Amino acid sequence: MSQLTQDYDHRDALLVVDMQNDFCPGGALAVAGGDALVPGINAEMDAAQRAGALVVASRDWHPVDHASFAHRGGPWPVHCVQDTPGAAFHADLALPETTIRVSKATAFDRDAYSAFDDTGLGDYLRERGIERVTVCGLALDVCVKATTLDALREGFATRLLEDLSAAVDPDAIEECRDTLADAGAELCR
Ligand code: VGL
Ligand code: ZN
Repeated sequence: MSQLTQDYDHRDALLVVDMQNDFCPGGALAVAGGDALVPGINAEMDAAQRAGALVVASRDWHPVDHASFAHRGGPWPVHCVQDTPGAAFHADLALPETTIRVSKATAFDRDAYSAFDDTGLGDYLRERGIERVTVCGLALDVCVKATTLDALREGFATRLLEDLSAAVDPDAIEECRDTLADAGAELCR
C-alpha cells in the first residue's frame, strides 16, 4: 500500500505556510481550493509530529494600512490584518500544541513573502538541529514559493508538497514548479 504522508524524523521541520481565512474561499485574497488542503495538511502535521519532527506554521500578519495594500499602491487587496478574523488560521487546521508560530510581513512599510524574511526562523531551525524543511500551504506562487527558495538559500534540504499547496494564479503553477526544481527543491506528490 502506498503511504499518504512523507517520511519525517527529528532533523525535519514541516513548514505550513499561511493557512489563514483570508487565503481560503470567502476570504479577502481567496485561493481556489485553499480550504480543501486542510485535511491533508492535518494528516501531514500529525505524521511529522509523531515522527519527532518540528511543526512550524507561518501567518501573514499585516498592520492596518500595510504597504502591500492597493490603497497604498501595493498589489493586493486588504488581507490578513493583525487580530482580524481574516488573519486567523483556518478553524479546522489542527496545529499540534508544540507548533512554532511565525508571524511575517509585520513591518508597516515593506512586504515580505518568505517565512524566513526577518523572522529569525533560519537560525532557530539550525539551533534545533533541523537539516531538512518540507513546505506546504498558501499560496504556491507567492509565499510558498518565496519560503521554499529561502529554505534552499539558508542551506536546508527542501521538499515541496505539491498536492498540499494551491496557487493564486493557476497559470503560474508550471513556472513555479520549474523554478523550485531548478533551485534544488524536491517536488513531492
Ligand atoms: C500571500 C499575497 C499577499 C501569501 C501573502 O501568503 O501567499 N500572498 N500576501
Ligand atoms: Zn500579505
